[in-house]
Amino acid sequence: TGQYENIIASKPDPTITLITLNRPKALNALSSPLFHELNSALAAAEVDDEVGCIVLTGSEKAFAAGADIKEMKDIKYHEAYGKDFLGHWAQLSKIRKPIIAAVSGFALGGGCELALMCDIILASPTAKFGQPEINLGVIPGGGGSQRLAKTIGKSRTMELTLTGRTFSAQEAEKWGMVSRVVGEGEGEVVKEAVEMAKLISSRGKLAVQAGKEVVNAAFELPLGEGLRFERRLFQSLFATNDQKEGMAAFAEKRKPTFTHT
Ligand code: CO8
Repeated sequence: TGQYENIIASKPDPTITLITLNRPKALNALSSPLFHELNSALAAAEVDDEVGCIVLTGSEKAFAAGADIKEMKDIKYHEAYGKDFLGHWAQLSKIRKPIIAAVSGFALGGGCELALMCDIILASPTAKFGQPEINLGVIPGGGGSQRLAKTIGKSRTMELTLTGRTFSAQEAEKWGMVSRVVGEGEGEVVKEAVEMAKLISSRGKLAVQAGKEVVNAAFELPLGEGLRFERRLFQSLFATNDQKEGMAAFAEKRKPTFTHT
C-alpha cells in the first residue's frame, strides 16, 4: 500500500500481511521513521481479523544492515537514556499474531535482532547474520545478547558479540537459530515464508495465539511455572468451539472448519 515510505505492506493472501523493509539505498538500515512505520503496519495486521500470520522481509541484498548509524552517531547520553532511544523497537514483541522473518542478505546488528524478535526465522543461503556493534564502540541494544545467548548458547554468543564476526545461514541453522535454510533463487525464502504463513493462518486462531504465548513463556519462566502455564492454557482451549470442531472432525474423518471462536 502507498501509505508508507520506508516499508511496503501488502496482502499476498487475504490471511497474510507481508511487510517488506524498503530502504534499498541504505540496505534497509532501521531508522526511526522506518521503525514507526513498521510498528503501524504490525498494529494494522494485529487488528485485521482476516490476518492470521505476518511475514517480515527485506531485499535480496539485505534484510536489514542494522540500526541507522548515521541517525544515531551524534546523539548524546541524555537523549539516548533520557528519551529511551529505540525503546519503541520492543513493540514488535508485543504482537500476538505469529511473525515469520524471511531473511536474505545482511541481517546485522539491529537487523539480526529484528529477526530474533520474530517467532520463526527462515533464511536464504545468502543470509549473513552478525552483531558487529563492537566495531562501532557499542554492544547489541535490541535484545541480541539475550536472545542469542538463550538460542545458540553462551560461548558462541560471547564470541560473536566480542569479535563482531558475521555468521552464515548454515551456521545459524546448525545452531538452531533459524528453523530452515530454504532453496536458492530470488524470492524463494519469501515464497516459502508465505506458504508457511498460509498454513498457520488455516489453523484455529485462538490455538495459534496460545501456542505462540506458551512457546515464548519458555524464554521467560522457570520450568515449573512454564509447565503450569502451558497446562492451564491447554485446558482453557476446551472452552473453544475450535477444540470441539477439531476433535469432532478427527473422529468423523473429515477436515475441520475452524471459526476462531
Ligand atoms: N546505517 C546507516 N547506513 C547504512 C547502514 C547502517 N547500519 N548500513 C549500510 N548503510 C548505508 C551505507 O552507508 C551506504 O550508504 P551510502 O551509499 O550513502 O554511502 C549504503 O548503505 C550501502 O552500504 P555499503 O556501501 O557499505 O555496502 P557494502 O555492500 O559495501 O557493505 C555492509 C555492506 C557490510 C552491510 C556495510 O554496509 C556495513 O558494514 N554496514 C553497517 C553494519 C553495522 O555495523 N550494523 C550494526 C549497526 S549498530 C546497531 O544495529 C545497533 C542496534 C541497536 C538496537 C537498539 C534497539 C533498542
